[in-house]
Amino acid sequence: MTKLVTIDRHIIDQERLHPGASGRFSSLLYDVALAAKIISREVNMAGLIEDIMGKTGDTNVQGEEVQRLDDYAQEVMIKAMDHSGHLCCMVSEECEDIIPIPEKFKKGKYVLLFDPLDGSSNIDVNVSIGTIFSVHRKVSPGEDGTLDDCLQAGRKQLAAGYVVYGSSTMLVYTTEYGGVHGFTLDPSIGEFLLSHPDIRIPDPPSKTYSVNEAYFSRWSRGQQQFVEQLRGTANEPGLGFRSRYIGSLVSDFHRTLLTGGIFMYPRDRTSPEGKLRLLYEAAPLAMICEAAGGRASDGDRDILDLVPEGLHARTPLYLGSSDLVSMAEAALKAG
Ligand code: P6P
Repeated sequence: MTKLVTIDRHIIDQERLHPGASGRFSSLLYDVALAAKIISREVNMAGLIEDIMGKTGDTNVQGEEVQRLDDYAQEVMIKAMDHSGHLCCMVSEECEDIIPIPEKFKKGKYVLLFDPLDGSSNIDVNVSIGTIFSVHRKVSPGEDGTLDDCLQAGRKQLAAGYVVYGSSTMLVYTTEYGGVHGFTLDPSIGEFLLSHPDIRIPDPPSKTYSVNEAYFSRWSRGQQQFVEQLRGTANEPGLGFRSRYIGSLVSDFHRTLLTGGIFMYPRDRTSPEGKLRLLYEAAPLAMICEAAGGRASDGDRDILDLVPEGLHARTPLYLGSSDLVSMAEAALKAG
């Protein structure tokens, strides 16, 4: 048996490696891990608890039907984080505006942005779903979080991570000090144990591309040509890539991170900015992808250089092995 390292121990060890790290930031990550354990418990029971399954009948700011587990995950994240004393505000996919820290709690110098349960349309069919989070440092004066504290480029992130609730629950995170580390939840002891230290995107990558080809006819010519180059056409053999698309961002990205390849959610005729959100989906996954040796682009620019215009701004997204992301950018330019 290799040594057993819990996420708490790992965070402390990482903090010791970097004298500049502050304990406040580390305990913020503990709290996220706690929230992930609680959400994991409910997600893994979803099939058994009648009142959790199905929809609330509401729609969120994105106009998407809200699933009960969405509500639950949102509430757990807020309840686990709002009294930590480390945050000046929060941003969630489920809330139109900034989530302030209640007056009764001490405020801190970090901002937590998150998608509490991404891919929730897959809940009722037992497909893996995930939580995505991003941490920024407060930049505006005063105690309360402001839009300026939230609308920062991904390059400024202090930390980013995701939890995938799949055949096992895994938490993957990176910090400004670099390194991507994966922890698998052992539900029998309620601990995230280090299972994937120092994740690097494999090079050469697996020949896998991930995109929803149902939208092929709406794509630009360059996007169509890139996918045809990867998988071939009736007349051309192409590069012999295979397609894998789960339709759950965290799962599609997690596979890409561990095996290599490329995940794409392109812009198209009906969604000129794509579907995925910059602040709490694209930017955190881009930070992880780059820290693991990959690239993340909107098809033209690095995701981490984009400055969001609004809390729920969307972006086209290309994530994965550097060479493949660069090939996609070249195909889009030539298209
Ligand atoms: P489409 C899930 O609803 C989600 O937000 C992401 O998790 C996923 O990558 C994407 O939408 C799937 O969208 O248009 O392919 O169904």
